Order: sequence, then structure tokens, then C-alpha cells
Amino acid sequence: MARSALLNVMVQAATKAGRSLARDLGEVQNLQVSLKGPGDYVTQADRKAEDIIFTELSRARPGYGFLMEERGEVAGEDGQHRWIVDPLDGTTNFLHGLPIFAISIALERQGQIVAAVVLNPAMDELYTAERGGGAFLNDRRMRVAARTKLSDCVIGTGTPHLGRGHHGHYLVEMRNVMGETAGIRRLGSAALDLCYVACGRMDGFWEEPLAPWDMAAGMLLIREAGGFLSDKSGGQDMFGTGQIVAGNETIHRALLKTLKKPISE
Ligand code: 2AM
Ligand code: CA
Repeated sequence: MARSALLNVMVQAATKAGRSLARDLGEVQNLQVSLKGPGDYVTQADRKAEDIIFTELSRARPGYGFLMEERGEVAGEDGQHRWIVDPLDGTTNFLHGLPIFAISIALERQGQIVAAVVLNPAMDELYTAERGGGAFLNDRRMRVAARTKLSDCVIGTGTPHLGRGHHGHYLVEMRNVMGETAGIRRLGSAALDLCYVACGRMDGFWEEPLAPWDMAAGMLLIREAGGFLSDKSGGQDMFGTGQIVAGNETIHRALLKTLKKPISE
């Protein structure tokens, strides 16, 4: 498939970092049985992947800024462009040798996400999108699923982590969604969850709190696959609120409504 020069740069950076993570996953699997566990090794793998992406993107587009999970904000001279990067989304899965993790790279231009690449190196699945150009899984065009009845839908989510988020409030949301849908899935990588909504494997998704690097690329992939997304109040402040709710137009609206309900019996 002929890709734009910009997407080529992003895919090359993701592929190189993906090879590094895939190699490290093998060692992580060996370390499960050691007393110390793979914790430090995974931190190194994460940093190594981020360094590769930082080096590749800086070389290809000097002057662009960065927002990266490990480095944080790195200002660029350019002032218009910013890469938003998660070198390893699904860290807990990676740490346990579960092959559900991804590299997520988005490019923001004047505050708008214009290009996105998500790569799951363990499954060789590459998701790409450019604003106005559609979204692709490997070389196939993606569309969100067409289901319109919430009772037929599989909905992805992420549970708030130890010490973060409102666990009690989340349980109310989960209980309501559980009561109205065909099932809930909790995969552990928000970037991939959003890709799975974009390609129709899941009908919807909600999670909070997320960071911009967890969702920036997935947001464009969903929009370019014909999907809808918002924060929990229906607005577009996903980065500010850390909330995301996604689906096709009907399911997105239905999910927003279900999430707002008080606890039901
Ligand atoms: P991460 O793997 O890059 O940390 C899982 O529900 C999702 O939440 C993942 O995308 C994960 O990204 C993200 N996440 C955000 N904050 C987290 C935290 N404190 N601990 C673990 N996962 C977190
Ligand atoms: Ca992440």
C-alpha cells in the first residue's frame, strides 16, 4: 500500500521500537519464574522503545515537539507540531508476558490530531490513519461495527488502577453497562481497545482516567473509521478530563446515557 511520507516516518519508528519490544517480551516471559520478577527489565524495555521512537522522529522531522509517557513534554522550535507517544501501552500485560500491548504515535498539528499509528508487535497488527484519508488495519480499510442495539454489543473498558480513579463510581457504571450489553471486555491497553472499536471487533469503549498518550492515536483511528467519541459529558475535552467514550454514532450515544444512570437493580 502506498503511504504518505509522514505515515512512513511514523510506521518506521513504530516498527523499529516494536522489534525491540518483541525481543524483550521473550526475556520477560523467562523472568516470570525468577524471584525478582521482570519489573526492572520492563522499565528498561519501555525506555529503550521510547528512545528509539524519539531518535527516529527527531531525525525525520527536526523541530517538532513531543509529549511522551516517559520524557513528558519536550518543546520543539517548530511550535505547530507535536508528537504524542506511548512507547509501551499495556505495560501490565507486557510485564506478565500477555501479548496485548502496543506502541502508539500520534501527530498533532495546531492542536488537531492529523496522523496516527498504533502497532501491536506481538500480533503484527498495524493501525494507521491520516485526517481525511480513512483508517487501515495493515492494508485493509477499517470501519466501526454497525450494531445499533446495545444488547447485541461487546463493550471494552479499563478499570481504574490501584490508587487512581473513583472505584466506587466505576463499579456503578460497570454494573449498568453489564446489565444492558452482550458483554464487557477488559484488555489492558487503551490504545488497542480504541483500535478494536475502529475495526469493529468491539462495539464501544469507555475508560477514565487516561493520559493523552494512551488515546491520541486511537481517537483519530476511530474518527477515520466512522466512529464517534467524547468525554463523559458528551464534550470534546478528552485530554483535559482524561475520559473517553467511543462507538458508532448510535452506540456512543446509548453508552453515554447508560453511563449516566444511577445504580439500577
Ligand atoms: P500503560 O500501560 O501505558 O500504563 C489500562 O487500563 C490502560 O490504562 C493502559 O492503556 C495503561 O497504559 C493505562 N494506564 C494509565 N495509568 C495507569 C497506571 N497508573 N497504571 C497502569 N496503567 C495505567
Ligand atoms: Ca499508556
